[in-house]
Amino acid sequence: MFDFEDEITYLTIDEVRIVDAGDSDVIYADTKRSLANAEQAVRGLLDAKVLPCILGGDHAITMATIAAFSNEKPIHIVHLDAHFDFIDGRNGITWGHGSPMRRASEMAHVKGITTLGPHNMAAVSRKDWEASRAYGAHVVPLRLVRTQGAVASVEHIPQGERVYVSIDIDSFDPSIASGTATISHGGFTYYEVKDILREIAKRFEVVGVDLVEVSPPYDPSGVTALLAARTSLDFIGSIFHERMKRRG
Ligand SMILES: [Mn+2]
Repeated sequence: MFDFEDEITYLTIDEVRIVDAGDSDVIYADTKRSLANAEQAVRGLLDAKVLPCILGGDHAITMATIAAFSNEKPIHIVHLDAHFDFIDGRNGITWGHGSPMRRASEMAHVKGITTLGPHNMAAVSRKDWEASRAYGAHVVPLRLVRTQGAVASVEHIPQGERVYVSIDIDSFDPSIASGTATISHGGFTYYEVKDILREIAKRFEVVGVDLVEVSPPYDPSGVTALLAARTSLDFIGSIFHERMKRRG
């Protein structure tokens, strides 16, 4: 029988308040200061004992928002992306949007990385791929996620970890998320991601979330932004639904 529970977005929990903490200042032409501002903003949210959910920026922001956890207990990064984002540098730039997982891998408080969904990677260099293997990143390619399903895919994440989940909108198929700069055909469907995120919420303590790379100029119909909003709300709802269940 169809279980309607699976369709519910758990946003009716009275105890949960979603607060818009505003924008982090972007300093034009100074990426490093912009990232420092984002890091500072997330540190403030952690001090306030709330779950930071970061929307937007390109994927470079994740190296800053993960850095903000340096005074917390160690974390594991779960990364949904069409790409590895493990590039050491491009033209001397080591803080670009292709490098957040590489920079995260260098942080002492990051215990590991699981990347779900990479596919169609014409632009990955062998050197960066080998570095990702040498680091010990858990990689579950999209086609494996699709054949084994959400439950088995989430089993690649080491048990008992506190997880920070970073969602790149380019992990979705461009037919439903064309409003991003690095589209890659063959990506996730809405339900594949929804099921993965719900499984993560069930099995792990989620300590931080970001959803990045939506590009409004490439999204004239707004469908990509809507998908990002829907996905974020689904996930936040699942996280707090599971927290309430655990609390009893
Ligand atoms: Mn990315």
